[in-house]
Amino acid sequence: MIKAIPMMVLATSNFGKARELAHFLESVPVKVTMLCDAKAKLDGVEGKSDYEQNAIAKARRAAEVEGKTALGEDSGLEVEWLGGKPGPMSARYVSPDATATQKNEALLGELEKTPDEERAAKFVSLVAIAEPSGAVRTFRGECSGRIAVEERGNRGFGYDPVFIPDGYEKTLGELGVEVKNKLSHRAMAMAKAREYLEANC
Ligand code: ITT
Repeated sequence: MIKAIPMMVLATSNFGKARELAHFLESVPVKVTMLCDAKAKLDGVEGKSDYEQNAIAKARRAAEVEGKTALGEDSGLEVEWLGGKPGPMSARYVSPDATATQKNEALLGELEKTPDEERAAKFVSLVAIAEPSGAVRTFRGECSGRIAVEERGNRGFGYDPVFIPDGYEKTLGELGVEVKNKLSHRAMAMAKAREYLEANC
C-alpha cells in the first residue's frame, strides 16, 4: 500500500525563519512548501501583543487559503531593561520598513548606558499548527541570553548579531545556524512540534 505524504505549508514571509523551520521538519514525513505571496496573504492577520494569537492567525489564514495543514510562527526579542520590549512588536520595532541593521542600531542605542549585568534578554517563539478545519495546536520555546554592546557577525537574520545566548561569548550572528539550531527559541518550540507531528503523521 502506498501511503500519501501529508503536505504542510509554512505561513511566513520571513526567509530566515522559514529556512530554520524547514530544517526542524526534515525528519518528519511531511512535504513542506512555502506559502506563495506570503506577505500579501498574511497581511493584517497579526494583532499587536500576543505571540500565540498571532501565530494561530498566521497558521489559520494559510491553512484556509491553501486547504492544507499550515505552520505559523510568531517570535520576538524581550529585553529586560526595556520591560520586555520589543517583544511581539519585534518585526515592527522602529518602523515596519526598518532594516535589521536599523533595528539593531536602535536597540543598542537604547541600551547605550546599560551595564553588562543588566543586558539580559530572551527570544520567544510560538509555533502554531492549524488544519483547514480550524483545529490548532501551539508550542512555545525560549532562549535566554544578553544583548551585546555592538553588532557582531553576519550570519543568521534579524537580531542575531546583537544576541549572545547563555553559555557563550559570541553572538548568534557569529555562531551561525549550526549552534543556533541546537539552542534557539525556535529549536525549543519545534522540538515539541516535531514530537507531536511524529506521533500524528
Ligand atoms: P512572518 O510574520 O511573515 O512570519 P516576521 O519577520 O514579521 O515574519 P514575526 O512577526 O514573528 O515574523 O517577527 C519576529 C521578529 O523578531 C523578526 O522579524 C525578527 O526581527 C525577530 N526575530 C525572531 N526570531 C529571530 C531569530 O531567530 N533571530 C533574530 N531575530 C529574530
